[in-house]
Amino acid sequence: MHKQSVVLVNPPVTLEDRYGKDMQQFGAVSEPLGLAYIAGYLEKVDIPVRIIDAPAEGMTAEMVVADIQGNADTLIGINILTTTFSAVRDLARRIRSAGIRSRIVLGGPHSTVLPERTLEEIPHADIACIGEGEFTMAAIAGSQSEADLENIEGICFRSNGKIKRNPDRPFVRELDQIPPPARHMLPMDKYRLTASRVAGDSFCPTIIVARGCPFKCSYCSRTFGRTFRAHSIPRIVAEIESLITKYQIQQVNIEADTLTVKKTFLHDLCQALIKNGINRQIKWTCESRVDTVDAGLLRLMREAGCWQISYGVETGSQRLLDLINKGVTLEQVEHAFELTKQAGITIRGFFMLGLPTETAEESQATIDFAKKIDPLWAQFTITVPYPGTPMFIDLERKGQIRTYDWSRYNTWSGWKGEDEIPFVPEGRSIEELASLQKKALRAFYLRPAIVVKFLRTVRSPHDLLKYFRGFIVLVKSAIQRQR
Ligand code: B12
Repeated sequence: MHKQSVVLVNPPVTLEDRYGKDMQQFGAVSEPLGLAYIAGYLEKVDIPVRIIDAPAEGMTAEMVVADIQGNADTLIGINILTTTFSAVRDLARRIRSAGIRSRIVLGGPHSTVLPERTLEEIPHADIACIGEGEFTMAAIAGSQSEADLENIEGICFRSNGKIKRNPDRPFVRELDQIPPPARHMLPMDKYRLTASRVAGDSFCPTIIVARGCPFKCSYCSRTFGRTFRAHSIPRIVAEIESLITKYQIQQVNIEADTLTVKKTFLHDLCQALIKNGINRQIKWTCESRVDTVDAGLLRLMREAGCWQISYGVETGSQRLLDLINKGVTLEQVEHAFELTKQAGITIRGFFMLGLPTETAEESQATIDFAKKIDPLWAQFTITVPYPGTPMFIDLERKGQIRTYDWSRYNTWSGWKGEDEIPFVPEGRSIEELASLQKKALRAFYLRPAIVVKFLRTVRSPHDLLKYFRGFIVLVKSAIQRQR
């Protein structure tokens, strides 16, 4: 059987596209781990594969097309998020215009939630993958004809001018079946995490330790299902150790849909990091939910090397917290923040502005609450109802989705100066929402108390420079507002 040679593409989207001119310097250029997982699995089953990470390499669509043409790859896989939709559509069109006839497979959160529609809207793509792509991509690479596609779970494909959807593929039950992501195929020296997530300026790669989340927040796509599935502790320890050996890392970002869902798992992981002395070599940052931590666990996390936790606070209104199904109370948020600080762990807080039915007073309540609970870093973003989420489905039913131009689905609208955003609560205006993001950041960061707090965390000239740059952006936005 003729073997396919696969190229996996992270589409060309620039930091300026994502965050706007002023904020791009703080944005992340992160490892496309989804693609790297697929590549790791294809390599294991002997299918030739490589990765083009266009954002990291600074490649334009033309450069990606030229690269594919030069390598004569026979199967092209492209990652697609809602926010990268137009870049992917444009890339697919250019690939065809260049006369390349290899099959194009799309995969990732956007194709998972809207597979049929994605194929309708991107006519040059042949297959849309639903859910996890490791086994699916291997099956597609092994397929010879359209008839073979009929038997591959988790795909949508074109057949006689129609779009067909096969049954979903069950989630990978034993995550250890999948090899570690093929980082050796990525330009690892080109990545940088969001500035506020990095301690100092050393390289901080990401490791994914689990998939799936049982909670039901209305704004989340939950593309990995509701069952928490984790890698085994020895596998995680080995992956971190290999990062230490290969890249001499001093820190790592530990990701999972919700890391702290299963306390026993996190407890065991922390114990293992301590037992293996990893806590003495590196520190780590992670994300969590306020109702899944307690004083003992936080102390253990600290001892195991955790220096920072990012919590999704979302809003300072209990009414809105209930409405978005977050399942926590404002008191729980305050309590968890106190415990975390007591444990000696710094906090990043995520806040959403412009939630459905949010009033101007409630927006202000969110800003006030952020100041009250006082994380070290606060991130305020404009609510974007992503397709497939309960929030999107509800708003669509009510006729409140304003645009299906997916390139507008960016939570950094305030900084990009967008003229159209997907959703605006009734009685509010686009201008008000767009300026709210900047207003919140100014209200939070331009406080004298903050300066003292930040100065206490300065460990190097690099830290000072990072803070200074952020300060300048905020002051600039304040001046622009007055003009
Ligand atoms: C960590 C994370 C980030 C990190 C880094 C992500 C990274 N390393 O690439 C940061 C903070 C940078 C980030 C940024 C953003 N993120 Co984010 N992020 C996540 C999170 C929590 C985990 C992503 C991850 O690494 N998953 C693990 C890997 C293994 O999964 P994966 O990438 O999805 O890949 C698997 C499948 O999707 C599939 N697959 C993927 N690509 C392909 C390609 C082919 C050909 C095939 C066949 C299959 C396939 O197979 C892979 C292996 O099983 C997810 C939530 C989630 N559970 O997915 C949100 C999520 C992906 N993010 C989301 C969003 C919206 C964003 C932002 C747009 C936010 C913003 N406005 O800035 C940005 C966009 C970044 C960009 N590239 O443009 C949404 C996407 C929703 C959507 N409909 O597109 C998600 C789903 C969260 C949500 N709200 O529901 N994110």
